[in-house]
Amino acid sequence: MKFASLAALWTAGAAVATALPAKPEDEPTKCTNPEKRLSWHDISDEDKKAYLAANRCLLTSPQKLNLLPGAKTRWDELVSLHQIHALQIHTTGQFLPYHRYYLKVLEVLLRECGYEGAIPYWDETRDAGKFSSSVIFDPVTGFGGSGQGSGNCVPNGPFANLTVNIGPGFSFEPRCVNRRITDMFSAQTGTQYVEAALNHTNYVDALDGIYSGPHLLGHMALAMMDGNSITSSGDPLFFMHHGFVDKMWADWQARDEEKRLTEIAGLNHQDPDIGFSEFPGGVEDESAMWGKPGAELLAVTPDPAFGDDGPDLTLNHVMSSLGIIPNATVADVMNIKGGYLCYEYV
Ligand SMILES: *[C@@H]1O[C@H](CO)[C@@H](O)[C@H](O)[C@H]1NC(C)=O
Ligand SMILES: *[C@@H]1O[C@H](CO)[C@@H](O)[C@H](O)[C@H]1NC(C)=O
Ligand SMILES: *[C@@H]1O[C@H](CO)[C@@H](O)[C@H](O)[C@H]1NC(C)=O
Ligand SMILES: [Cu+2]
Repeated sequence: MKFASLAALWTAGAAVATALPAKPEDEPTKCTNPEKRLSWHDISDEDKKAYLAANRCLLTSPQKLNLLPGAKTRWDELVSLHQIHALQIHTTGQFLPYHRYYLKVLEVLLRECGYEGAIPYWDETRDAGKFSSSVIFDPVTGFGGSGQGSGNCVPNGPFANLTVNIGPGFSFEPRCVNRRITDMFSAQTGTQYVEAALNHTNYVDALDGIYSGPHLLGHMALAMMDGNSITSSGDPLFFMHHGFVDKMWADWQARDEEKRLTEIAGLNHQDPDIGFSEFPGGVEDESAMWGKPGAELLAVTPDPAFGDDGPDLTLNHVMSSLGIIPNATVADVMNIKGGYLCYEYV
C-alpha cells in the first residue's frame, strides 16, 4: 500500500511536471502583481521593525555555504559577494544590473529570517542636504545614527555592537557596523542632481551620471563601513541607498522602455588603467588602498566574462551569488516587472 501510494504520487507529480513549460525562457513567468517597494518614510513602524529585525537576524546567524573566505555569519556571506565581485561591478557596465540582482539576493536571505514584505528603499531626495535629520536614522524605528570617535561604530539602534567580518577592502577584519554622516555631500542626492543623471539618453552616460552623481555622493555622505567601496554593504543601510540607485535606473528605463529595457553597454570587468572612477590611478595604484584579492578570494571569483564573448557586457552575461540564489543573466534583470523580477518603486 505504502509503495503503491508513493508511486501514485510520483506519477501525479510527473504529470504536473510535463504540463509545465520545459524551459522558463520559452514562456517567461508573468509579473501580474508587482511588489511595491516603498520609501522608508512611507512604511509603518511595524513594517520598519520587521525589516530591521530580519536584517539583525542575518547579522547574528551563522554562515551556511562553507565557501566564502572569512564569512562567519549569513550576513558576511552577503557582504562577501560584494567583495568578491568588487572589481567587476563598479565602474563597469555591470554596476546597475549586478546591484539590482544583489538586492534580490538580500530579499531572499531576509525570507530565511521570516521577513515577508517587499524590501523598502530610501528616497534620498526627501532628505538631501540634511541626511542627519532623516527618520531613517531613528534608533528605534530606523538604522541607528552616525558613528563617533575611532571606528565610527553606530552608537544605537538595531545594529549597535554587531560585528561584520568581511573587509575592509579584500581583507577579513572583524569590525563594528559603522558609518559617519556628512550632510554637505548629501545635497547631491537632491532632485536636480537625480534629474541631471537621468537626463542622459544612452546607457553609458546615464550609468556614469548615476554612478558618479547621487550614488557616489550618497556613499560619501554615509561613509558606511569605513567608507570602503569594496565592503560598504556591511552596513544594512547600504541596501536602502542601493534601492534608491536601482530606482534611478528603473525610472530612466521607464522614460523609453522600448529602447532601454534591452540597452546594455560597458565592460564586464574594470579597466585596469581606470579602476574605480572615483579614485585616481588604476587597479594597481588603488590596491595600495584596498589590498588585492588573495588566492582564497580568487579561487571563488567567477569568470567576469561568463556568458559574454569578451570584455564587453552583454545581455547574456551570467551573474552569480555563488549559490545563495540561482545565477541570473543581465537580460533577466533588465525589467523590474519582467517576470524574473516583479516589483515597482512607489
Ligand atoms: C553595546 O555594548 C556596550 C558594552 O557591552 C553596552 O554598554 C551598550 O549598552 C551596548 N549598546 C547597545 C545599543 O546594545
Ligand atoms: C536635459 O537635456 C536637455 C537636452 O540635452 C537639456 O536641454 C536640459 O537642460 C537637460 N536638463 C537637465 C536638468 O540637465
Ligand atoms: C553560476 O555561476 C557560477 C560562477 O560563474 C558558475 O561557477 C556556475 O557554474 C554557474 N551555475 C550554473 C548552473 O550555470
Ligand atoms: Cu557596490
